[in-house]
Amino acid sequence: MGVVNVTPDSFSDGGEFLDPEAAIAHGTQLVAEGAHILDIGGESTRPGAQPVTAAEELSRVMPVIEGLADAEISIDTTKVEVARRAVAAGASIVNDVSAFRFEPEIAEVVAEVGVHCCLMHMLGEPRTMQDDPRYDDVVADVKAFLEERMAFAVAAGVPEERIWLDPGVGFGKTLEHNLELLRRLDEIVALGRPVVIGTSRKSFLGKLTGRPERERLPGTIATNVVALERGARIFRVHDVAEVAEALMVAGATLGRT
Ligand code: HH2
Repeated sequence: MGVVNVTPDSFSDGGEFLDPEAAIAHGTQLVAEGAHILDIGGESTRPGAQPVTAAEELSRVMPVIEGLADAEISIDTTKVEVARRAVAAGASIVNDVSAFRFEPEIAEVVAEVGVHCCLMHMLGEPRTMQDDPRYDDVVADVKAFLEERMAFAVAAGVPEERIWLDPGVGFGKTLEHNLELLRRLDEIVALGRPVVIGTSRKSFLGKLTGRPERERLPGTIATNVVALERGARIFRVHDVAEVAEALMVAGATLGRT
């Protein structure tokens, strides 16, 4: 899954693809590099990011979705209006980092239109999630959250077969929380749904290596390879060519095709 951020303020590529032409060219390039899915987002979720209105988010993402209509599109949004318009324009996955908590009606849109969804764990909301996050047992807590959110989605009419799960690396987690989630990712995989993992360029990699966002590719690759070994199925990354190659080699080594 290649990341296309149509935002001025995303943490690692803010402003680079705000122009629709640049975003479309970038998405096309990521597909050529081996992305099976493009995750298009119009609102940054980094800690402290400014919220945007649905109208602003729509004006950012819609031309890009339309311009990349030949690709498999995931819309990265927490807003029902954005999800509705994006799936009407051809998006086949709704990636909601709030797991249907912020605007629960998104579940009905996903159910009605028959698309897939990704439900991600986040502690609270982006503005405050990094303020001293605490868990009893991070993996057990994230797992219980995802089970509850999956039950909510199913009750709203989303078939379980259309649900993907994501432990939400970096969303209300310390370095140790992130590492433990990756180390014990098999426990999330045991929920029986495809697991999405998003470590790409994130700050916990900077904490470990001292590197700025643009120099976190080695850490991104290392964590995605570990996640593959632990059973993750979808890898959300900015640097598709390099990660796809690393995963191909890791998969061959593990005897997976
Ligand atoms: N991470 C980000 C955004 N969306 N969705 C899923 N399912 N999993 C993730 O780990 C995830 C996500 C944050 O990364 P990015 O889009 O690069 O930054 P920003 O939120 O600042 O736009």
